[in-house]
Amino acid sequence: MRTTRIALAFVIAGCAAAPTFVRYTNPNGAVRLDQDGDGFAGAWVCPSGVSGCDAAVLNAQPIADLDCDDGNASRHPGAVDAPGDGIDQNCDGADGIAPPAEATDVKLPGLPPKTPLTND
Ligand SMILES: [Ca+2]
Ligand SMILES: [Ca+2]
Repeated sequence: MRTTRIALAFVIAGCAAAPTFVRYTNPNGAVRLDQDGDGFAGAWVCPSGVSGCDAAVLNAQPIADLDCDDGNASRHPGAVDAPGDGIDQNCDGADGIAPPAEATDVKLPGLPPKTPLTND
């Protein structure tokens, strides 16, 4: 599949939302758009009036840099994924996982305090 990265922007007439950028085009007429301006495009779509365009075939293949929420610029591949909030910010398919709690020394009753080791 051949894709071409272009930096063509178009403004939806009469819409005050952020401009939509065409990030990729495909020879069958499909395009991938970045609608939230975060630099990552959503799935393939076929513009209206393009004959022979089949986005479903293209979207059946894995898309490595797919924006999982192209309406939210804080969610995209490579974003910081805050653990435990139930939101997959980095588009890896799951919410972030908190690192394990750091081990701490536990003082057991009846044991003498630690003494530093020496080379005597
Ligand atoms: Ca995007
Ligand atoms: Ca998260």
